[in-house]
Amino acid sequence: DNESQACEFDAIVVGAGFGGMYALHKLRGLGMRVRVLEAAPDVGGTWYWNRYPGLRCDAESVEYSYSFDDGLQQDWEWTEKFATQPEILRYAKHVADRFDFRRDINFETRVKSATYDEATKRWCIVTDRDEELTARFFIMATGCLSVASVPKMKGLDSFKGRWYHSSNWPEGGVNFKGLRVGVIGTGSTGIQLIPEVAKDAAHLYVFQRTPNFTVPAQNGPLSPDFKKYVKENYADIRARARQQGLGLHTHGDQSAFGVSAEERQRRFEAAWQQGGPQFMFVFNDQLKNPEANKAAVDFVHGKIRSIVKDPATADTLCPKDYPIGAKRICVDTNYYATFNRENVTLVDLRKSPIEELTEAGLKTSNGDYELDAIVFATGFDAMTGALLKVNIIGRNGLKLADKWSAGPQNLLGITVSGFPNFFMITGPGSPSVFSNVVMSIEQHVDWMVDCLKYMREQGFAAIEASAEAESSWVQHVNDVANNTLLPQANSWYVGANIPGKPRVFMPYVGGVGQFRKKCDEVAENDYSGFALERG
Ligand code: NA7
Repeated sequence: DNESQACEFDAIVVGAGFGGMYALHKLRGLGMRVRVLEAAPDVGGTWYWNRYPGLRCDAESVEYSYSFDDGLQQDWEWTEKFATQPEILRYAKHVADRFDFRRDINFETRVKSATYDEATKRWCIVTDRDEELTARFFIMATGCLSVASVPKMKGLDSFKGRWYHSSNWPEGGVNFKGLRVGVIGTGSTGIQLIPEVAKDAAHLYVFQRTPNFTVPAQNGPLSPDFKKYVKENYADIRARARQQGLGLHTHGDQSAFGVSAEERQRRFEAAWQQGGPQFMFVFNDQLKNPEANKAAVDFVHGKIRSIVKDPATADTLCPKDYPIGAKRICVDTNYYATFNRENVTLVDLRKSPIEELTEAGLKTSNGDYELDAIVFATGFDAMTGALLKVNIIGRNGLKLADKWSAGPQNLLGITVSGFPNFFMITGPGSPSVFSNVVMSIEQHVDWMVDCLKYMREQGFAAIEASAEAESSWVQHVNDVANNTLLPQANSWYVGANIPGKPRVFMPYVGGVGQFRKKCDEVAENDYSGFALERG
């Protein structure tokens, strides 16, 4: 009957950000009946929810965009080197209009649970609107940084002022004019919003637990010549990026010690002046060799000390106890210089931890701060948070949350043993957060869709990662990470920012080219490492 048909799909996709939209596009291309479920009222994912002042992407706009449709990349005009959030959201909406995505998306719908039925080899998905939908394939495209983490601080309820988490910002913005504002957190988010809030606030207190490394964006409008060059060479630029480590098109190929000390400084300086995350890849051993890394650390410390006038403040801003890049590098506009402002005070929580929030503000072990507003720029339950927020139940009643109690076991960051016909776009074990994520999204979705096509051609109804292939993938992800300095910081890469979360290095850092090769090999070998079942 019509009613049951209305709830039966070939594929259900959760999330209408860049991942979900592209999955919808490709699955439609297979002629599938697809439904996308999205909690927000519109498309955009992370770019819908995050709208704090100063928010920009830290990958260059001409790269952080879809490559699947040449008409799209030729028509769209990026205005700046690093796009602002409003511009990226406009782009996401443009893509949704252009490909008529919204007719297949249920907005303001949150998925509560998804259960695999072994008899029918289908998933049953329950939403907060008490709908039950079924689908052969269940795809989580819920993003890596989408579940906000507000630390449990004593007294938060008693605080009389307003408080905000950066990723759940009021639609119309916040007017900080004349207010005493506290920002807690100095990750990428804090580093972007602090200079903006400082312009308005009567006084801004920055509560820093761990200083972060940030490199200047050196942002600016894109010249007509550059835009012309990119459009004429898009195919080449994309092809090169797909093979690179990070999925961005420039990379050094020499050791930091393959050049003289003067030349090393010169290249760091050139990268600093050029701006952006490429600073991490001036030399090919910066993330592997502790000495090469230290050379980059020393360079940035020198910059901080030359920009920040007060030597004690400069010293507090210098990260000293982890390698540069082991926490995801930040990209800023005027961050360090903001600490030269009269109305900005840096508070070192390492010396004086927060004890509690009070009616009037915030109390540290070393004194009280009266505040009218507090911004939590305290990050996310990254990579696994959104996946585990849905009660996902696989074969034999196995809950994903239980399976992952000691860390997110997965194969290729896309599939999980025990969970047939379940796919993750940018899951743990994939290079997503260690790449230009839009490029990774396209790769993951393309691989998944090729797999579904293969299943249809061969008459298979279910696919599932084997336990052995999964263990060796997790081992490989760890081996690759342990060959770098990346696991050495208490970052969200290892879940260290969430109390109680198992410490496991989650992203695949072997590079997007290498990852693509591994995925292609699996496909070429008739999905080796997977069990396929007929209907
Ligand atoms: P991050 O990078 O996780 O940064 C969160 C910041 O908040 C970081 O400085 C934390 O210090 C700080 N934090 C977290 N909890 C607390 C408590 N309880 N007290 C004081 N300070 C705290 O999140 P972002 O949103 O900045 O960036 C996430 C990613 O989004 C980023 O890498 C880009 O990819 C985009 P800590 O370092 O844990 O000591």
